[in-house]
Amino acid sequence: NSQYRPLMDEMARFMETPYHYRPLLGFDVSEDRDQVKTVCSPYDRRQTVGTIQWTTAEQAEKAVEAAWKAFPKWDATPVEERSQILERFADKLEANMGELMALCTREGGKLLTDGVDEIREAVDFCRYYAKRAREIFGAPTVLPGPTGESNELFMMGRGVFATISPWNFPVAIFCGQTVAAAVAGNTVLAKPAEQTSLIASRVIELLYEAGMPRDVVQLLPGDGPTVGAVLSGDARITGVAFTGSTQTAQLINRSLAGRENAALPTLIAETGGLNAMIVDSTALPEQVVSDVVASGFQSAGQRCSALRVLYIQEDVAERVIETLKGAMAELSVGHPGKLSTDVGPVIDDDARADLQAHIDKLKGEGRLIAETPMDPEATGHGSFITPTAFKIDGMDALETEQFGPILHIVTFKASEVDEVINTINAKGYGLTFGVHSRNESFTRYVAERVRVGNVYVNRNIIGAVVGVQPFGGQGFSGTGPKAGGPHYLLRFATEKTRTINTAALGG
Ligand code: TXE
Repeated sequence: NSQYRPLMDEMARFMETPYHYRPLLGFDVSEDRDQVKTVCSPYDRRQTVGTIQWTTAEQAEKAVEAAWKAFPKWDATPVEERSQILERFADKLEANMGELMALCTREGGKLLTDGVDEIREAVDFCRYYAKRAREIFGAPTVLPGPTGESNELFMMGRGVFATISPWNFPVAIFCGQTVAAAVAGNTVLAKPAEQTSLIASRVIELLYEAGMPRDVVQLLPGDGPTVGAVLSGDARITGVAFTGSTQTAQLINRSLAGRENAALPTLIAETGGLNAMIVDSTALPEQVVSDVVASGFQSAGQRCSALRVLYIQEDVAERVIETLKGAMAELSVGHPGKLSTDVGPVIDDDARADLQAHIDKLKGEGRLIAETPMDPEATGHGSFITPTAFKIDGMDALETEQFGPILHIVTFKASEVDEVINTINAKGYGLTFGVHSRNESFTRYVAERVRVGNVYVNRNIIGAVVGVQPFGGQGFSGTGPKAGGPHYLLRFATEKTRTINTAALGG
């Protein structure tokens, strides 16, 4: 804990600061009281963080125009300059870590350790994409060709990208998508999630301080069906980089496709999962449970990579479940700014109501096997959900993603492994997957057969390191190319060749 002490001291300075923002656009936006929303903390609805003025549909349209105006100059800016802005931005994120942690906790309900992790991830995205951009957009590649002819391949930006992001990684995903689109030479309209727009505003201020021109990256806080829909429906938008739910990605896909007289669009989507873990009889229950608790309950289960369905081989099920009950009884649910807290709130009361309805339904069916005790004093004024585990009969445990601290446990016989794998694959979601076993050939067998983006063996199933594991799914879970991987920037770029008749030039 001592490593967090200096950061906590720094963070404490910003726990009361009121924040007030307007859209940060390439033109001045005047005050509009009708559009001003008050932001409250998820762990205590009586505490306000500040206010944010949302973008109107007209302002969003004007922002698209400003983005196109800025595009040619930005795309012609040497990549070295663009990359340096990202690197200076990374330094600024680090230098302002305490303040950003305070905002992540106050507006996003994030545990302070989660806040640190995601700000560091944002820093890694900036530095990695700056490096990759130099490699991709630097000198043109000389291609082989016949005598008397020279061929070169240039990589360049494509136009105007909208980046639409979720609330669960308000710094990392928001920054990752936005700087990737920008460093590739595009101008960007960044639409943060409604719930975490104050964080986004502070982050964009730091990006401007790092030298990003105001008309190259514009921030459009606002609600999805208004601002998000304007962006995905505007014929001038070249592409959308979206992270959020599968349902919203499908809406955006339809909206992009339905535009008349629009260039063919790109949709890069990173969406939800129904992530599973398989545990065989050779696995060690203590290690399994420690990884299950991390995978299922970290960030109150509000990670796209979080564990939803745990398949345990019958022979070891009782021991794993007993150990899990003990571990869940020890979890502390409460204020996310305290180091002793394991599980903070969920993002808002709507999310809480949806999750509670799911819990009540399964409890009504008599499926509850474990839940964490709650302290009403610590949780009484916020959007808290009790970490809960249920036993499900039959392989097919879950139809739709439940974005909270809820585990579904299914037991299986050794002879049913293929059925488990087929059930996971048949869902069509393919994000993360875990296997726990001391039998190496078993881990290889299942890892080879599940169709997902990220497989984890004998560890928790959350987290990927930028530049090491490209993170993302397939099917209903995303399009790729994956964030933090070597190919991510390519989707924001276009190729152009130049063929020269050198004999004529020499002529
Ligand atoms: O998503 P929503 P949330 C997933 C995670 C979960 C979801 C949680 O699995 O499913 O994200 O985020 C905007 N047109 N991942 O609840 O509601 C909305 O305003 C255009 C996957 O925020 O889909 C917000 O900015 N935009 C992951 C954004 O869409 C619209 C990592 C997302 O909102 C819109 C993290 C519309 N009609 C979370 N309606 C991964 N795979 O990497 C809403 N929006």
